[in-house]
Amino acid sequence: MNAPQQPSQPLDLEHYWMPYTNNRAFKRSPRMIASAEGMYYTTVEGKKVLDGLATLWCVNAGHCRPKIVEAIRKQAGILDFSSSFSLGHPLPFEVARRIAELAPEGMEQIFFVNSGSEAVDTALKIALAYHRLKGEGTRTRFIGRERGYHGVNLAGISVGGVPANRKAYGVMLPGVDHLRHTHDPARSAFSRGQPVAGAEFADELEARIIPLHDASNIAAVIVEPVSGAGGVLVPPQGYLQRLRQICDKHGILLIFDEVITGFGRLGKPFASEYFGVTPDLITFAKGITSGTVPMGGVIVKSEIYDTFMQASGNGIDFFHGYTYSGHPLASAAALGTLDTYAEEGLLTRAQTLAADFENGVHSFKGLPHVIDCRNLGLIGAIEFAPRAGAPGARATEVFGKCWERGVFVRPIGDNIAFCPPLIAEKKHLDEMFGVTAEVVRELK
Ligand code: PXG
Ligand code: PLP
Repeated sequence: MNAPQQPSQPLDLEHYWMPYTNNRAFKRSPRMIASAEGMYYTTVEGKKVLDGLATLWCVNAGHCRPKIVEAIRKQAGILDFSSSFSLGHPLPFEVARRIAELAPEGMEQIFFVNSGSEAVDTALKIALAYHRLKGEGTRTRFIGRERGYHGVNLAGISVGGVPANRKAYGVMLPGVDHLRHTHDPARSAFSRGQPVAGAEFADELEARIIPLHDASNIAAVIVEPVSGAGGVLVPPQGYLQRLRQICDKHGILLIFDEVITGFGRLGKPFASEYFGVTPDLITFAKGITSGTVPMGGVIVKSEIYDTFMQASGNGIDFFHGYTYSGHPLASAAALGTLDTYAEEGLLTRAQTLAADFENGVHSFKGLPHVIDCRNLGLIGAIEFAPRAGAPGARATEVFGKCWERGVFVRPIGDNIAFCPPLIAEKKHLDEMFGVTAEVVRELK
């Protein structure tokens, strides 16, 4: 690997407005990463830190993997950029074919974008345009879910249900309603895998939302199969199946946002396969390039794609696309990533590790202030009772101390989330859970 680039003079932190960051606190006391390899970062001070969250739920193949690095390097010198607006280059066609191979049966077409947020916007626009092409142009409403995270674009925060992401932005997209979230600690705390109780949370769609708005006005329901950034909420057994049945009965499209669950997180290529529920549209991002180059997309049921092809006359079939849709470097990174996943069996590897991971997550039961442990595949969280007058403080403290001791995990409200790269071995899980438990034992 190349040595990390060193700035020629002391770094000026003033000008970069960092995303989702307390900029003042960071700039007083920066946590700066210089390089990464496999399961570990190296900080600018030379400390190794275990990546317990696949960075932001995306580095599924681990850091700086040779095949991916080489694919990007090589492509940069062959074709740096060429657009996908009425021109083409071979790579995204090949990536799309490879994704279609992994996707649920009958979902054969892929629309490329550059992020999960763009994937969500794109999926919602496909849903609107599809209904219109079918002569059902009154179907314009979207149904999201409390605690859902669908990125940060205006459509995504509208269907999303993370209050802090919505509070500052007023009306957003009109015509949106939300299902309740599925978190039910009274009945389901410390469930191993999917909670047994709670499939009936899906019935709210048919009992309250459809009667209120009328199905003829509803375009789509969008949910994460397992919600991630909302605090890692595992769906109750039978819940997703019920949503699918109700959507089918009322002609409503079902969108699974698989930006985190896609590409092996649950031990199958997609969560749709894991749960045996096929949605109409799947959004993905993150794991498609293992985080190396921005890329996202929407996997589309062929019936929907065919509708656009047949109903749109002789012109452009979908007035939508980003300058960088199907970018050559992202496409090359995706092919290198998919090759790495295939060669190392990473898309099913979570199955092998799931039992150890589950035991690790649930080993926190009984430690100070821990009120819930949740897990599925290689994603999990522990939840603390909020400290009086300071919600979130315990998780923030755990995050800070774990970082000092060489483990990166993510605080989300009063939760700590775990989502290691899929190359993790038992020893890495032991290190991640061991250091975190040591810190939790000291919690006041
Ligand atoms: N959908 C889901 C389910 C996601 O998890 C997005 C859409 C948006 O993807 P982009 O690429 O636009 O970020 C995500 C992204 C967190 C955190 O706080 C989670 C995400 C992104 C950033 C922070 O844990 N998930
Ligand atoms: N704003 C302006 C002025 C543009 O010309 C474009 C694209 O051409 C965009 C925004 C959208 O950028 P992107 O296609 O990268 O999303």
